[in-house]
Amino acid sequence: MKTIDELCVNTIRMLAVDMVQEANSGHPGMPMGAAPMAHVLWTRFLKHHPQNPLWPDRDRFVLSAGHGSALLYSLLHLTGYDLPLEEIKRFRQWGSKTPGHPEHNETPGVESTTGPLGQGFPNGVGMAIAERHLAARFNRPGFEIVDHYTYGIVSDGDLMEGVASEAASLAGHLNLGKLIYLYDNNQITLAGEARLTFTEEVLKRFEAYGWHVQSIQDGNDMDAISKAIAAAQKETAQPSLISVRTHIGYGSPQKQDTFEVHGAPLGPEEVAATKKNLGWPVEPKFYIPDEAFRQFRKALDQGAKVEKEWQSKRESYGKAYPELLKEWDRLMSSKPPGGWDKGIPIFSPDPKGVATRSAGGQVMNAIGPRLSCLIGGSADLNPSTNTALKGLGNFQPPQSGGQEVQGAVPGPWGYGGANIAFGVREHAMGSILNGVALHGGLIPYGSTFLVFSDYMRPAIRLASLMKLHVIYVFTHDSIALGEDGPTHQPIEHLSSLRAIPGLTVIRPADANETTEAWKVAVEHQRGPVALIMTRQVVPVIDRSKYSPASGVCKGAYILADSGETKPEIILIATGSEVHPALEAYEKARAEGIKARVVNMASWELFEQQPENYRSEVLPPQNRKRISIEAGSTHGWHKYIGLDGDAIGIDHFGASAPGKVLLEKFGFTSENILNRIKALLVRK
Ligand SMILES: Cc1ncc(C[n+]2csc(CCOP(=O)(O)OP(=O)(O)O)c2C)c(N)n1
Repeated sequence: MKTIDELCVNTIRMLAVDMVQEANSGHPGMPMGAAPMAHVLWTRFLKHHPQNPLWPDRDRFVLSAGHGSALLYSLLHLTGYDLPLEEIKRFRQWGSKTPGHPEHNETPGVESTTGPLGQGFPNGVGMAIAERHLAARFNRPGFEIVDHYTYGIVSDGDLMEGVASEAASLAGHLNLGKLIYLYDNNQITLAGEARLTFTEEVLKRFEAYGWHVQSIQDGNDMDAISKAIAAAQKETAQPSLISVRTHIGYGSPQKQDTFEVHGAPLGPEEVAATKKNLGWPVEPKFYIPDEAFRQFRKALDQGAKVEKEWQSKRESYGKAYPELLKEWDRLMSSKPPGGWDKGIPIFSPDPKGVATRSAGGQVMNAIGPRLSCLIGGSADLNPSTNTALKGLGNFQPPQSGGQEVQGAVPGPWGYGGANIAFGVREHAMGSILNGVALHGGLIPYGSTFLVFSDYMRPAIRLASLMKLHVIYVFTHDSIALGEDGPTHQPIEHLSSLRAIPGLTVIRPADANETTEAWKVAVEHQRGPVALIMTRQVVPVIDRSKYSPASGVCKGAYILADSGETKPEIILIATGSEVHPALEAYEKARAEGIKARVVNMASWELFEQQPENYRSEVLPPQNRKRISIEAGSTHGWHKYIGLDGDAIGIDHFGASAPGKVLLEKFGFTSENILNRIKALLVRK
C-alpha cells in the first residue's frame, strides 16, 4: 500500500518519464531519482503561490541541475502554476512553455535559466544576498516584510564546476544561513560514474567553506529529508548543503544507476517496465491520479493564505513606516526615482584629462545614494576599478569584523551595506549578480579588468539570455594599461563581448561620456550593460568645439565634421582612440581634407536607431572609412565595408609603458593621418 506521498512522488517521476519519451529527447534519470526530495521541499516547505509566481516574499527555488527540467515542469504543473498539461505534453517543442532547459521569462515559476552546470548555484547565492540586504534595510521589529529562503537542487556536475566552489566559499564567508541546497548525490554523471572523476569528500569541502552539512543515505526517505530541511532552517548562521544519496533513473529495472538514463529516453519497453515496477498503469500516458492531483493542488490555498498574510503585514508596515514602504515599492518596481541623476557630475574641458575609470567612480558615488538600489563591487580590484560606493557600507555578516579591516569601504558594516567584496572570484561574481537581479529590487554591478571578463563570460551570456539588468564595469580596457603586459591587455574582448546577443557594450571617450554611459546603464532595463573604461587619463573633450556628450545614448554620433559638403573620409573611433582620431581630423582639416569623426561608443545602441539617423551618421555612399580602436579589428568591417581600413591590434600586446605601446602599435594622430592619405588615394 503506497502512501499519498509515495503516490505523489511517482506521479512526478512518471510525468517526467512520459515527457521525455514523448519528446524522444531529454533527461529522465535525474527527476526519477530526485523526485522525493523535490516533493518534500515543494509540498512541506516552499513558500510560494502558484497563482502569483512573482509575489516578492516567496521563497526562491533554483534547479541548478537544469537538465532535470522535466522535474521542475512537473512540479509547476502539479502545484497549479499556469502550465497546463498540454504544455507538459509539448516538452521541448517549438513555441512550448517547456523548453529543454528551464528558461526564466518563458515559464511561470522558473526563477532562473539553468543548464550550464554550476550557474544555478551562484544564482541562488545572489538571491540570498539580495534577501539579506533588503531585509536589513527594510525590516523593522514586528514587521519582517523581507523574510524568505532560497532553495536549490544541485547535482554532481554542479558541484564539480569551479564557479560553484567560488560561490560556496563566498556564501560561507557571508553566513548566508537562509540558503539551503539539496545535493542530488546519485554518483552518476553524463559520461559515467562519478567515481571516474569525483572522489573527494564533498561534505568535508563544504564544511571547510563554512557550510552546515547533513547527509541522508536513502533518497526515498522523505521523513529524513524533511527533518534535514527543518534542521537547515534552524541553522541561521551558515548556508546548508544536504547530501541526499539518490539513484538516477530510480525504478527502471534495466537503467537505474546507469549513465544511459541521464540524458536519453528510456524507450517504450523500459517505460512500460518501469511503470509496472513502480505499480503504475502503463496507459494512459501523462497519468495523474486524482488523489495526487488534489494533494499537489493544496499549494493553491496554502499559497494564497501565506501571500495574504504577507499582504496584510505589508499594509500594517505601510501604516507604521509609510516612507519605507514607498521606497520598498519603488525598488520592487525596478524604476529609478524621479530626478535620480540630479547632481551627476559634469566635467570641464581639460586637455590633461581624467581616466574614465575614475570619472566612473565619481559618477557612481554621485548617483548611488539617490538611486539606493545599486549594489555590487569588484573581484578584489576596488582600488583599480574605482567602483566602491563610499559611505554606503560593506555587505558583510554583521558580527564579523568592522571598519578596521583594510579595504573596507567607509560606512556601516552589515547586510545593509551596498558594497560586496567578491574576492578574486570573477566567475561567481558574474553569476551572483544574475541572482541578485533575478531576486528583484536591486541593480547589481560588478567590476574587474576587461581582460578578465573572459572569466565571467558564461554568466554574462546568461544575463543577456535572461535580459537581466546587470551592469559590468570593465576597466583597463586596452594595451594602454601598459607595463602589466600582454596577459593583462585585452585584445579580442570588445569584439567578443559585442558578439553576445543582448549585451550592450559602451566605451565612452571621456569623463562626460562616462556620465552619459552611466545614465544609459541605469535606465536600460532590457539586458545587461558593459561599461568599458580606461586605466589611463584621457582629455575631457571641449564640447563648445565638438558635439555634446549626450550623443552617446544613440550609440554613435558625429563628434566633428568639416563643413557642409559631404566628408571625403569618415573616422570611426571608440573610447580612448577618439582622441587621436580628433587630432588626426584637425591635422587633415588643416591640409584641406574633409573629414568626419564618428564616435561609436556603442554598436548595440547605434543599431537600435532609426535608419535615417544611421545613414546620416554613416552615409551609405561614403565608402572611405577608417575604424580606430585599440583592440581586435574583428567585426569592424561591418561599418567600414570592403573599401575601408581598420586600425586596431590583431596580436597580443607587450610589456612597456602605455604611451610607448600606443605609439608602437599605431594609435597616434600621425599614423591615422598617413592612413587617411593612403585610403584617399586608394582606387
Ligand atoms: C557547463 C556544462 N558542461 C557540460 C554540460 C553537459 N552536461 C549536462 S548534464 C552533465 C553531467 C551530469 O551529471 P550530474 O550533474 O551529476 O547530473 P545527473 O547525471 O545526476 O543527472 C553534463 C556534463 C552542461 N550542461 N554544462
